Amino acid sequence: MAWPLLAPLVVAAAPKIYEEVIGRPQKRERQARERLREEQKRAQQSEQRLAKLLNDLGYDEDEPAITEDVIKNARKTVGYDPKKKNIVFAGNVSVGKSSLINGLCNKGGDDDGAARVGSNQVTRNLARYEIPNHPEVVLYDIPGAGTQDVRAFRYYHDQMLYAFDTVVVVHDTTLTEADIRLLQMCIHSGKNCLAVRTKSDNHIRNYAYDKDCELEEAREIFLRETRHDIQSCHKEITAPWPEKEIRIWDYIINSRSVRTFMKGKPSPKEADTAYIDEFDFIFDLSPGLVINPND
Ligand SMILES: Nc1nc2c(ncn2[C@@H]2O[C@H](COP(=O)(O)OP(=O)(O)O)[C@@H](O)[C@H]2O)c(=O)[nH]1
Ligand SMILES: [Mg+2]
Repeated sequence: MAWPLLAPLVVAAAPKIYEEVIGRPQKRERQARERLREEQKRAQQSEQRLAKLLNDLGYDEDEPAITEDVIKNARKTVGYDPKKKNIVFAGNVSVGKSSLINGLCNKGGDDDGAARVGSNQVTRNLARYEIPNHPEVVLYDIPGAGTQDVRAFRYYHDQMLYAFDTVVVVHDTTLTEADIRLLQMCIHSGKNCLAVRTKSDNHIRNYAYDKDCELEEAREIFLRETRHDIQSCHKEITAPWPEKEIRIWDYIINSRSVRTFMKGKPSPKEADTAYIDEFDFIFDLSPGLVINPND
């Protein structure tokens, strides 16, 4: 075929050829460059978030790293039992850590072997408690963080929280800044943790007094407001890890009802002491605890 006859065909196909040979590779390159820029931006944001988190936690670069050896030695010091689930109760002074441990051990504050309870009975050293008939767990009571000035990193290291299997952050009202940091410290370190709100009986009675209503109504309002608060605290706890699905539970309980549960008794009828999250909390500590050995 003669060239002049081919020319219109070539002209007609030119845009397609241009698109195939030059346009598409250019587009792919542009997309790859955009993807790379996005990835770099994400990496930079997550680096900034980590730097902010470490600063918020009070990270101290002079603190030796938590190596296998460090954990082994700490476990020797605290009396860790590798055959059991070792659960430590952390949190501020007077939030109810010792009372909760006593509830789980089915003990009153004045019973033999009970954890010392009350505002003048601050736990100065680590103490270890076993639950009668439940050899699968061991509970540890540690000194409270004392003041809000004790940074999470310091508390985590000083109390050797890395030695335990589960850290329970006990608190009695909304989570404080210190509680949130401690939970974040646990998440950052890959340590299993949960939170528990104590003294619900007191709160419900206070709501009834403040709102001048019956205990039943006070319980409803308290639960609605508290669940809402738990949700917003959860957002704050997990904010440094937007790319991860992290779930930290915060259970609403009172220590006396925990004891009633551990005795194998049904929920009290009264609105201030009827069970709230006692079952879920005790089950999540260790499923075997909800089975009454006397049944
Ligand atoms: N009403 C009520 N009081 C509680 C509860 N838990 C603890 N308390 C009281 O709070 C105070 C401090 O409790 P304690 O266990 O010593 O706190 P800790 O310093 O965190 O160990 C004590 O007077 C307890 O009786 C609870 O669930 N309900
Ligand atoms: Mg105590």
